[in-house]
Amino acid sequence: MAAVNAVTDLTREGDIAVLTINSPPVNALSADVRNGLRGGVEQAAADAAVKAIVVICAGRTFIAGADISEFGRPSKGATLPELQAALEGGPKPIIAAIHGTALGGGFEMALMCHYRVAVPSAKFGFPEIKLGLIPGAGGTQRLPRLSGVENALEAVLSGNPFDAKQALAWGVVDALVDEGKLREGALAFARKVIDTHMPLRKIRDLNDKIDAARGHPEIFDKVRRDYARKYRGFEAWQSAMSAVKAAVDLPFDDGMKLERQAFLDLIPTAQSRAQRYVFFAERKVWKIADIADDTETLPIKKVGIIGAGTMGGGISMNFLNAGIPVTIVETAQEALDRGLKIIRRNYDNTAKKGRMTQADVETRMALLGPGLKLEALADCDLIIEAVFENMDIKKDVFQKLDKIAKPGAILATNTSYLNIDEIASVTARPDYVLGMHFFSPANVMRLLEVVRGEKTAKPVIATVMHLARKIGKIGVLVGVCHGFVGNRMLHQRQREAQKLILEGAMPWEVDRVIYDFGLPMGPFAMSDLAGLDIGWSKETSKSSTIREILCEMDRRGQKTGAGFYDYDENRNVKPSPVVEKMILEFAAKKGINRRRITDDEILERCIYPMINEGAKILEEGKAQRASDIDIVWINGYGWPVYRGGPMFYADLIGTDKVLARMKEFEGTMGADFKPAPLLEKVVAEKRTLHDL
Ligand code: T1G
Repeated sequence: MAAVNAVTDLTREGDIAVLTINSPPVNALSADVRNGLRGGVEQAAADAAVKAIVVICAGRTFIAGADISEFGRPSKGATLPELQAALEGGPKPIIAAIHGTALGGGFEMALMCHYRVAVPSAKFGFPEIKLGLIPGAGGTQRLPRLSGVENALEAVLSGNPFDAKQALAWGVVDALVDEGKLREGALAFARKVIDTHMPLRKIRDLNDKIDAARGHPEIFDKVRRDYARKYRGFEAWQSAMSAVKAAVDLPFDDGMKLERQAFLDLIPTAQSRAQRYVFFAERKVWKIADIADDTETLPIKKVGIIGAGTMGGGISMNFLNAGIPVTIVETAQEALDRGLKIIRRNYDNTAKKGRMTQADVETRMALLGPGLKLEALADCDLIIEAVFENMDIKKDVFQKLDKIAKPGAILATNTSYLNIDEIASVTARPDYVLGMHFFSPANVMRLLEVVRGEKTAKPVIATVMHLARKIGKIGVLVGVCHGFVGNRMLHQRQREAQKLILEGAMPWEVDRVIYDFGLPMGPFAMSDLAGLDIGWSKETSKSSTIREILCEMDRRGQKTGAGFYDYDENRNVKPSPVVEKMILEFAAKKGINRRRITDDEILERCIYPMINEGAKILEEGKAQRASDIDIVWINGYGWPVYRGGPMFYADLIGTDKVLARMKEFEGTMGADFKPAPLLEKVVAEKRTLHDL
């Protein structure tokens, strides 16, 4: 055994050299790994006794891509083109032995080898697009030569992995070996290569599938149409398209050059920096400063849900999908039946789309038990309340629940803004009470705000964070304040949006600016979708706001075919002359001199107060770190990932600019724009907000 460097060992099995990469956690293609690979291959190539070389990784996975943390830093070590020369250009057959996930640069490195073997559980893919990048080491040139152009476009543009069976079908791998016997299987394959004198097979020389696509631009036109909507606002996908097209139109080396340049051009872009930031931010949320990773977690074998409405039903599905039995309780049979029916319908629709089998549907429904009494939840390990958003009702439920639930059961509320400590105070187990704020539709939205009460015990937090991961959510720990992180910041935007349509803008102008900024919809379209009458009642309505007047006019949103917008029978939306007239009259009655408002002002007044509120949330310790706030907005409110989140965006445009504009607005519009001390401090100390 000879160490090539700290992360690479070279051993010999007869006339076969085995190069083992060992760089936890995911053998990322760091400078050390690249140096070890090149050094090891060159050593083995120079060793006359060696007839073939196997490259294999220790640990849980084959190389899972370039080391993302190295991007944007001066590059050290062997370059990818140098690695290619040592591998593909080497004199002896090289076999890549693959397990876990061969992703990005790791997959490209394997494609530089002459042969590949894998275990059946291995996965392959080019997730670069999710980092605002494209493959930069030949992935867009080599994969289409094996999989065909359409499949390569799908792999590079979706960024989604494909399995070993698919890889074998495409000729990406030459053989599958027994699970758990990768090394033996690879050595046996190398043996065959030597004994049967198999050639140094270079993918660059395989042109059949490329030739077949030449003269068929329609392949690209269709894909361009399909992805234009999905990647609205994103940049990298166009470069990915051009690179794969170059594989068809250009000789291999010219295609490589084009890909490389496109890749290098994307690294410094704001979008890629944002998406790389989000990659690490999504992994940081699980780290809780005062709760050790090995904190004891409580077993959650059965879950109780109170309320079978939209939220209760969606929440239940998360646990059913994870194989955890659920008892769902309602006060009336009719409401219970309605809730169960919606859950089954959702599953049936998913099965119809082929995303699960009917057997899967039945398995999940079999785990679901209905109840009409809270007592039905006595044996649950976790009970989540999703009843009407009213403090008295919630306190009443928790008081009763506390007496029924078994000792050690966790009691959670799905409130989206009420005070968790007040709810916990009516129980004898405030240390077992917390908030689990799901986002609608709860079975789809990835975000879960885990709200830590004053007395919530650490094992309870650790248990719920662990459970969040188990049900496929991103759990973000937040503190008790009105609206927690997401809704508290959203309130800032909604307030300004309401003011802007009085001062001179129209709802559809504000929405256009927010939509063009990259959010899925603007505040007024969102209100129409949610329903304008949430928290409204005819009895107390006094025509004091535009929203009240709309409700009084029975314009309650999409559900009534009219709200801020008019909707036709197919829910196509259009600006409403009725609403325009009503807003102008309302403003005049209020004595407001309307003025022309620019798109920039609309954007700044909607976004900057959110950033400012984010700074206050950090000051108050209601979020652990700024990147958690960004993860809340990206996964809960559709903030475009290519803008990194409100806090990252603030640094992108300059916190000094945000502060200056806030002060200007404060000067003319008052305390709503009073800068947070933390924002002042960050600007004064020339620091950045997103890494606080
Ligand atoms: N670089 C640096 N660190 C990485 C990393 C990477 N590529 N992948 C994972 N990590 C860290 C991660 O931050 C975490 O650290 C730990 O490893 C475990 O990760 C030239 C341009 C492999 C499927 O995009 O998708 O190649 O938080 O928690 O859930 O064309 O990690 O523990 O300190 O995610 O089991 C392309 C990214 C790069 C793959 C494992 N590759 N990684 O998932 O563990 S661009 C990727 C993943 C590229 C070339 C280009 C996943 C995983 P910590 P984890 P996991």
